[in-house]
Amino acid sequence: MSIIVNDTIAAIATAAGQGGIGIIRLSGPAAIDIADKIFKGNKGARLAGRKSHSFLLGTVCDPADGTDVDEVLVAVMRAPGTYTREDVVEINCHGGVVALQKTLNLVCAAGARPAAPGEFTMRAFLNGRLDLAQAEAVIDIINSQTEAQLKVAVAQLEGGLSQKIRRISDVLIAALAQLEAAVDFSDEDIEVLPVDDLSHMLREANAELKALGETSNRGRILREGIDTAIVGLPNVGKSSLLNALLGEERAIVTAVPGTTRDVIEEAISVKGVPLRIKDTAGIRHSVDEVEIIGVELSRKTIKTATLVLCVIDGSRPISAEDIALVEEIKSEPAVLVVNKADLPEDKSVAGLELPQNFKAQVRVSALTGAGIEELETSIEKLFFAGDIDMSDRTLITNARHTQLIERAVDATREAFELLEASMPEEVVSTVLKDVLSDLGEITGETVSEDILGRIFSQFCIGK
Ligand SMILES: Nc1nc2c(ncn2[C@@H]2O[C@H](COP(=O)(O)OP(=O)(O)OP(=O)(O)O)[C@@H](O)[C@H]2O)c(=O)[nH]1
Ligand SMILES: [Mg+2]
Repeated sequence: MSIIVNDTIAAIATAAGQGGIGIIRLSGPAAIDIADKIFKGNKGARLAGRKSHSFLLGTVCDPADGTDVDEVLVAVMRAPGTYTREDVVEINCHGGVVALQKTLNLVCAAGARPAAPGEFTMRAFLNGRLDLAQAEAVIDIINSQTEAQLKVAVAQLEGGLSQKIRRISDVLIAALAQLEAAVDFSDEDIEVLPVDDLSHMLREANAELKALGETSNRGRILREGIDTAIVGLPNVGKSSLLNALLGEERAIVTAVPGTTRDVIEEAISVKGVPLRIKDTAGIRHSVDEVEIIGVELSRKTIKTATLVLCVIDGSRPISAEDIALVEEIKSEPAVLVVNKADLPEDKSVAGLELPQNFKAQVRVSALTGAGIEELETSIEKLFFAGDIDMSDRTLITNARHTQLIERAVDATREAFELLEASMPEEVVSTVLKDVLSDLGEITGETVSEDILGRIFSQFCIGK
């Protein structure tokens, strides 16, 4: 890695807009000197010479004309015990946008350079405080919208993924060493592991990579939300259910069948499980042009959904259309939601036969909210039951990782196949070197500058 950083960067580290406080962060060798140029400490206190992790109260002051900009609390943190492993100064201003921007302008006039997106985290990576997978986890933490997403990102930040990758790489390096020895010393009489043992090592590594790759789908789900469709005949209470789950009146509810025409999509978190939930038009034969299009859209939504909540009106007799719809739903898992539980249940409901892909049945009243909690619990259970084991949080949440791991899975398979087919050691070791380089790209050991640039540009400025 040839990126050299020796200048001092600065950015507003807090979210834009009005807030209780706002923070200007500086990082680099001149951070403390630069901050001192615009800081007037109470009783003449200076930042220079302060111990690491000390706080000083004072004012930011424009050195050009001596005017005060804001009253601030400044934190001095010295290398290497900081986020970037460089000297860091954080100026805690009052939250106003104007004071923050003015302070940032002053530190830049005093010698700092405005930071690019993700540059603080990039420095943490370049200075060896975080590996690349951990740095990427920082992006995920910032972007987390649910508790489950946050848990996965935090686990990755703690280095769970990198550790696994390194363990696998160690095995591959050991195998590679054996192969290289066999090539280099082929004339001499040295002990090399038998082919069986080597191929066993490669097969194990391949299996572990595969297992890691298989978590990527779950990881993706966590980032993007489970595609969930609410479907049913007109007037059964689909829109009411969406509103009950959201806790707000998002979709129009009326007693007129055929109210919803378009697909309405919302992101919600059900007990930490992220859903992208879609309310659809009630499915029925219609002659109304708009409604026909709506019904077509509903059918498409059923087909593409990962989870289907099939709603029926429990107060009315089960109709042939209800039965046809239940059979049309092929996605797994599906949940039967028997709505209008506040009304007496029709006796035909108990007789409704459900196909295998229906994993749960819940009685709710979207009107009173009764049973909604049970519905949420059953969604949570479906998600976590064996499908997602949160105790092993090393989920590949990142498309870049997924791609590299998939490549490594294929290449390790190729390696043991070549070995078992008695191909020359050189051929196998070339394949293994490629695998190691792919895996190194996950942790950042072999990653190119160009890829780094792309990764860190996903960050917000100030992180
Ligand atoms: N008693 C009772 N009425 C409900 C319940 N849920 C919905 N309703 C009523 O049923 C009617 C239809 O509700 P919607 O939520 O619009 O039904 P929908 O399935 O979205 O209907 P379409 O959009 O026309 O397909 C409204 O009058 C609601 O007030 C419930 O749990 N109990
Ligand atoms: Mg509706």
